[in-house]
Amino acid sequence: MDDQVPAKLLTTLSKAADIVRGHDFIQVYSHYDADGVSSAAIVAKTLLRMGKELRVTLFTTLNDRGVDIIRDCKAGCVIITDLGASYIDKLDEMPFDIVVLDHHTIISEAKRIVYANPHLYGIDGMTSGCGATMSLLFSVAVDEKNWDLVQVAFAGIAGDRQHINGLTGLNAFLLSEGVRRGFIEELPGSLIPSGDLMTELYLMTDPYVRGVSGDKDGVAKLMGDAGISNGKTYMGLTPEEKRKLSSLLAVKLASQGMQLSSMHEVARNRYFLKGLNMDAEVLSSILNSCGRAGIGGTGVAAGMGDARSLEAGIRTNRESAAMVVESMVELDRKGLNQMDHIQWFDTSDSGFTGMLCGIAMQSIGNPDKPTIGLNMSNDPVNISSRGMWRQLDKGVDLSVAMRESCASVGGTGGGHKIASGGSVPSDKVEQFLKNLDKKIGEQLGSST
Ligand SMILES: [Mn+2]
Repeated sequence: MDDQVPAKLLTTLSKAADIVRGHDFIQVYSHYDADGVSSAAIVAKTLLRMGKELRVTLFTTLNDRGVDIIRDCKAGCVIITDLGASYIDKLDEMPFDIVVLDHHTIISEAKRIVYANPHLYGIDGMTSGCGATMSLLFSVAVDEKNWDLVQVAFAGIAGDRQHINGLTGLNAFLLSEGVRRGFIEELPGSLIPSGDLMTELYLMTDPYVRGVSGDKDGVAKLMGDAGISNGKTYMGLTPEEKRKLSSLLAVKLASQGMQLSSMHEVARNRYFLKGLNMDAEVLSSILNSCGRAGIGGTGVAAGMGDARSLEAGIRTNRESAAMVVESMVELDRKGLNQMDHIQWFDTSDSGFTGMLCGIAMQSIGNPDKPTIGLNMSNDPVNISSRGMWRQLDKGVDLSVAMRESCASVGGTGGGHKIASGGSVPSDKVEQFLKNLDKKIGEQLGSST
């Protein structure tokens, strides 16, 4: 791995491995999303194989309170994955061994603790290496036998959507090793979902297909039109059936305004995890659902290879996919509210608002406008926002836009350029939307 992984990173990782070897008990902290759960599962499995005792704690976000929890954890060694970049200075002052494996924007470099982050080596942590990537590299620095866990790393990569425009940097290295060692197979993409078609077409939201997603009769009619019998899976389709079904889907998507480029994005390559017999995106979705449903521990156990936990995760994932598709049908019925540079909708506080932003923008909305989801029945009103890469290329930065627009009406906000959140007082929503619309307009104007 020497020529594709920066030497400085290798040094950091072997230092991390040495530190961990010197402890019997390790406390692991991670994020509760798919990347965080994958990261935690990889690290936990690695520690277990080393014969270590451990505990995993997941945070929805790392804030001052979380940092206090870490400070008081009473462990001699702490590993923090998919989190930590914004608190390096505070972690540096804590009187025990700490390893941080993160990929978020760098604020400071570590002086005492061991800190690995793609950005430290000139690699883009937004596209070319996520928390699970760093966790896997740590794991194989401990022992090359841990390369099988590259399958779990791919759930993290897919969860942070770093595979959308093709794999680059450290992720490309993980793929080449994963394929070479027989753990991963790269397959051509399709508009057709993988798995049992009757179930998966109904639950499909990537993309959302009007009159099919969340519509049992619509699914039955589509299958009939394509001449495909019930009970078939994607893998069981003949090439002719595949062609027929995907062209029917493409026609429907085009008629609801989805652009060809978005369809190509949907039909991105699939990464088949041979040991788990599923796509990376499917595992990612399962782990993500576990984290969101408050059973992150089940997700971590599933990622570690526990069959019963994986079954439980699959059930939870189906339930949340059903809720998401039902919310999307409702949102499609109401439509998106258009402003000059953004589009927005109001929805119940389901915890899926960010996801709905992404689905709506890609499938039924204007793909050139960042999409804002509000939970207006709450006070303060919670806000999610999502952009697309092509918007970022034109100058959109939702992290800055949300931070400033929320603050302009007495709220708070921030996050990533492509995905950001916030909250504002309920009587200031209208003003907030105006300010955000203006701010996005300025960002688009200033880049040309
Ligand atoms: Mn991440």
